[in-house]
Amino acid sequence: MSSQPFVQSSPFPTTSGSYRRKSKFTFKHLSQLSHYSTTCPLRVIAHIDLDAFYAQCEMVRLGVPEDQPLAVQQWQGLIAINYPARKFGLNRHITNTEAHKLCPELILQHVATWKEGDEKWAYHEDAAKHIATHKVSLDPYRRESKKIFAIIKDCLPAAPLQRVEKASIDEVFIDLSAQIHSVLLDRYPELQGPPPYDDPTEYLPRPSITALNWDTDALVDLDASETEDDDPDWDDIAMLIGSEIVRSARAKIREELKYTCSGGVARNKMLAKLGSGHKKPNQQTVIRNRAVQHFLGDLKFTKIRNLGGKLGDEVVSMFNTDTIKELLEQPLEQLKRLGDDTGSWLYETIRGEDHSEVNPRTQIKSMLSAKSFRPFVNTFEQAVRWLRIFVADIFSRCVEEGVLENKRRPKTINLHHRQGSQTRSKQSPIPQGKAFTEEMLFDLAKNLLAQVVVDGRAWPCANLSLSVGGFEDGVADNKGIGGFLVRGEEAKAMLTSGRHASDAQTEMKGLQPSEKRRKVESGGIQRFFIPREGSRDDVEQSHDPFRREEDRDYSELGSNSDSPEAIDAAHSDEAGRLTLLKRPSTPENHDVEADIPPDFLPPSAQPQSLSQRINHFQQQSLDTYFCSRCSTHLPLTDQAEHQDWHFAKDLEKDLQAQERSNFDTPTPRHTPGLPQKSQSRGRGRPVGSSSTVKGREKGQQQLAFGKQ
Ligand code: DCP
Ligand code: CA
Repeated sequence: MSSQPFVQSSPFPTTSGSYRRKSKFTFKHLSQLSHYSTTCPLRVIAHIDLDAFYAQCEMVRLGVPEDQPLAVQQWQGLIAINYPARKFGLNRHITNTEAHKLCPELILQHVATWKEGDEKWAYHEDAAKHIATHKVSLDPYRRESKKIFAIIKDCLPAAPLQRVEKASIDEVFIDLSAQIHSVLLDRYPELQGPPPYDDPTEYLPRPSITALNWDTDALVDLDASETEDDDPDWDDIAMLIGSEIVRSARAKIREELKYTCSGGVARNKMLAKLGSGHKKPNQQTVIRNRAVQHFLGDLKFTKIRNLGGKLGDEVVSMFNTDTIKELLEQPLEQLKRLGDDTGSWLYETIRGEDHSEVNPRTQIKSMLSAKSFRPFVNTFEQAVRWLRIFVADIFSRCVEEGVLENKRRPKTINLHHRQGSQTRSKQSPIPQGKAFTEEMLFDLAKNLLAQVVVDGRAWPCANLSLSVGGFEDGVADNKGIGGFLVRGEEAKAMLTSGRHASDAQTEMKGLQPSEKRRKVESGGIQRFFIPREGSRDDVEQSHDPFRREEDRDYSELGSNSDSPEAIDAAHSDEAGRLTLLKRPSTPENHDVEADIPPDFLPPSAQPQSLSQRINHFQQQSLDTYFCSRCSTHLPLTDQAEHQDWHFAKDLEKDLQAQERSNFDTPTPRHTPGLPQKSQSRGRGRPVGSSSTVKGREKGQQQLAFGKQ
């Protein structure tokens, strides 16, 4: 690698009348630069990535000297390791005990946690021992991340010359094109035009400058066909300006917050990211256009974003190589064996082409709080205690987003529940017409959990996660009926909950599901009548590709995984690396018929009707208990779960009553010509039934929550 600036005087005379070489670039290219065109050959993208981010946060917070080895611990594992500690061979795959052996002077700092029952996260000394009762909090890192992001934005000119994408908790992409365009015109008046003959396809004059000062940048060596003796063209100068901007942003972060970070400057996001990771810590790498092939040739393609996970593995096994150099020999048709789109994408990518945009979306779309349980959670009450923590966590993040001032507000709440290999998802709208409070969120969350419990087979629960989504700006404080009318996504969510609610309601009347439901579902209440010894073990032992990661609670902390799931989830969350959880199944999927596969039933029970099964069970099972609330004999092993079920039903009823009274508060709008009764908000009726839709605007649906 060369890090020397190239200095040379131009061999071409510049005095008037003499021949002067032209640039490769045209006036049109220059103008494209000002519009952030993704195909502009002068484009400059930067990537900034904090070094050992969580570890640095802890070092600064604790005032630890910079050469002191430190790692951030989560339960028994390490999730961030500072550079002094990396010298001892520490990495994310070793345990805290192994880490201490390798580096006795290591400081191990556990991440902050929410302790069961607490209303605020804290740094607890013995947190690592309390995986069962504590939940990780990323708040400290999220806060630092916000400060860093604000500094970066501050260093840049205002929009439209600024385009920054927060790619994760500790990295940003910056499209520097428009800013560089304005600097170029400023510094080099010869570029101001107009083009000769007013023809934008005319070539720009060659830069008069022949020496570029790359300061402390790491420069990637040039391609074989290029030499440092070639005069710089405008793309080199654009890169140089880009690297100056990145250097000053990094210096500001260092000065104001003491954090070091690494930078990459190149013509697109993919290369910029590879650049920032090229020399760490506290350095920046420039990959000039003339150096791209050389740079990529030496690389393993598994280092490229999106090729680190399953896709990368597939490519390796299909083509028997992990190097870009060898993959470059494969024609497009061969790569298309991976699928047309993937093949074309890979073909471009390994040639250093990437036309993806820097997406300045900075607003949070959803928030998730999750926990994997070891040991499993076995009762409703225990699960509710976790919901309390999730709600406190999410609510405090919502407050930072300005919910209290009604700046932004989520529209839906989701609960994902995992039992064995089965993930269930319940969703409900967040009523928009009333104040957004922690209690309200908690009630909604409990209600969703109650729905899971009513479905049956809720325990032992291996993972719970709560999320809010559909954030919208400036929701009006609408206390009238309009506040209870919803659209789009929310209506969909509501319909799902509504469907579920009507099922639940049928069940509640006779404390038995309808005959039809019994036939199609094996996960309903009837399972209380079926001995199912062995089934739990079978389910727990079933293949679960997500288990390993969740063991380390990455559901809370995120991961480097490039799996499509991780990327997809990342897009929906501020931290960008939030989850390795399976993406929630669609709400429509929540009634999983295979809850108890038929072979789990005793052979004699399989062809029987429900009443035969009950009889069978009552004869066979000695360990039964009698539930006085529904006058039924049940297996003793199901007692706790059955009681939970009643508890959930009671809670559902309470919440229903509570919501009804809330719904009665606003004055219903009377539409002339309709009897007052049919304009009630349809309490107890299936959502979307014709009588409830009447009198409402097209596209709006009645809020289901009050009817659950
Ligand atoms: N993180 C995590 N679990 C992972 C990967 C990362 O909890 N599997 C967290 C801790 C990291 C932070 O995300 O500090 C940023 O992740 P990076 O991959 O950027 O790693 P670092 O910033 O720690 O190190 P580097 O200097 O290599 O960027
Ligand atoms: Ca980092």
